Amino acid sequence: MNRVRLLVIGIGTVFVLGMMLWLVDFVLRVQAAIALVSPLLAQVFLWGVMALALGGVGVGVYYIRQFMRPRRRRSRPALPQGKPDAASEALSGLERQVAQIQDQVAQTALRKKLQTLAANWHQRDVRIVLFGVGSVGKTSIVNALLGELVGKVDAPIGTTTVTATYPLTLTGIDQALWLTDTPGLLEASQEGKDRETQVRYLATEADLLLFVIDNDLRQSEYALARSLLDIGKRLIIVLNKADLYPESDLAAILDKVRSHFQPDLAPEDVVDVAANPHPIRLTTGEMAQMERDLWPLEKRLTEILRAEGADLLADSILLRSQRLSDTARQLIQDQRREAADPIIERYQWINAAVVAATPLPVIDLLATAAINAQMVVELGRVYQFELTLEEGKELAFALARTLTGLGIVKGVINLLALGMQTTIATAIASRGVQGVSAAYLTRIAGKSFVEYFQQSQDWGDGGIGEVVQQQFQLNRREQFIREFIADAIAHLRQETTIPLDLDFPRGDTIPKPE
Ligand SMILES: Nc1nc2c(ncn2[C@@H]2O[C@H](COP(=O)(O)OP(=O)(O)OP(=O)(O)O)[C@@H](O)[C@H]2O)c(=O)[nH]1
Ligand SMILES: [Mg+2]
Repeated sequence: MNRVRLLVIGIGTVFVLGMMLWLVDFVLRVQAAIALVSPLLAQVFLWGVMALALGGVGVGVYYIRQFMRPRRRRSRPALPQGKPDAASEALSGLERQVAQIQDQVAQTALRKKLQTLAANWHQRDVRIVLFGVGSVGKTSIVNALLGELVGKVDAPIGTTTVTATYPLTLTGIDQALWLTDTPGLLEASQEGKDRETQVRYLATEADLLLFVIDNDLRQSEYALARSLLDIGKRLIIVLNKADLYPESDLAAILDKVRSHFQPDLAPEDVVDVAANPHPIRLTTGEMAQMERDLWPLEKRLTEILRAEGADLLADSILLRSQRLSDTARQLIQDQRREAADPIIERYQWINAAVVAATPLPVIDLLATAAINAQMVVELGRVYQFELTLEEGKELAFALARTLTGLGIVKGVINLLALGMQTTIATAIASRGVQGVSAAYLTRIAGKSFVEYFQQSQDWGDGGIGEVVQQQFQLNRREQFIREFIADAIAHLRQETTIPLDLDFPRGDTIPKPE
């Protein structure tokens, strides 16, 4: 507690005590005065005052206790629901997103994927995929887990060439489980690379991945496992061929593997198995066959399915719908850009004609901003934002101010004068150049608004200035400017009857800037 506070409390206490003493003295005096008239009345008065004082203390204590009592926490708004609810919600969100895609082919493809996703979610089956480089023993593990020889096992890499899925039962697990064996990864051949693309896709679609290795991970294996963990895939690392290592070496390899993925993977999620131990010759010359040992994997699988079963599926559905949603969003964005372009173009030529027809020696940005307000409203509509004309006007004026403030208006006239092989002085005086400049500025404005709507009506961290600058830089390529000028002049000649003070030949043969 600081000194000032202590001082205030001290002075306060002395004051309150002083007041109380004065009050007691005052009450006693009044009582003495009453006693002169009637001792009984004096007694009643004293009791009355004491009762009042006691009542006051009681009320004081009550309120102080209320004040001191720790406040009960306000009940929070509903916590984010559990993962299963989130997964269902993600699927409905995706449904809405897919419905917005206008391209029929793209929509059908996405809808099909969405249907598979929804079916996987409703069936609640868990899809486990084995994954790893060639010859680490993936098929051997599948055979051992199923207890029958379903897949061919051989020493050379590339034994398994097609993925195969089998139903799997684990004691104590009711959920239907599917086990998928895949061809080995990182094979050098083109055929191998094509298979790998498919396997990687399968891996990202799996609910649980068994990443099989037979020694400490190579750099390429590590990168693979890491990328899967990074996207949020649930995986178990299975070190196979444990029979090949003396116990101390095996422990050292396991330690190393575990340390690579700390803290993103629990140590229990790295297990060692011997799916298909080879017979070994003992020092006595006798051959010995080690027992196959799948127990650590079966145990971990059972634990994970029991503890995380529902969440595991929900996580996987969330991840997969996220990926689908990214694709859908990209498609919708492309579609919206395509719809926005003709709007911008239309306003480009309107502004060009208006400015070229205005007998002012400067580009009337205020006039163009008034026209652009309507463009903003139309662009907003493409992005499903309903803006009033007033809001459109505000945005258009803010942008016009930014264009002037950043010197872009001047920059554009310079750029176009250069492109039209004329001097700045002539350019500024020329209505034609002014018209073309207005069109060009409208384009930058329109493209900037598209960015703004695309980011849900936000100019981003760098603000409106950065977006506008960026659009100016993006639209200043020489080839583009030449084509733009040709296009603009053709439009102006078509749409206005006013003299444009332009000596350029008709058509699109604009001289190349030096
Ligand atoms: N010593 C030993 N060898 C094993 C073990 N498991 C598998 N192998 C051998 O490793 C070789 C490759 O086994 P596969 O099961 O075909 O390996 P894979 O990962 O399916 O290989 P690809 O299909 O080519 O990608 C075979 O010779 C197996 O006998 C094991 O636990 N111990
Ligand atoms: Mg195989």
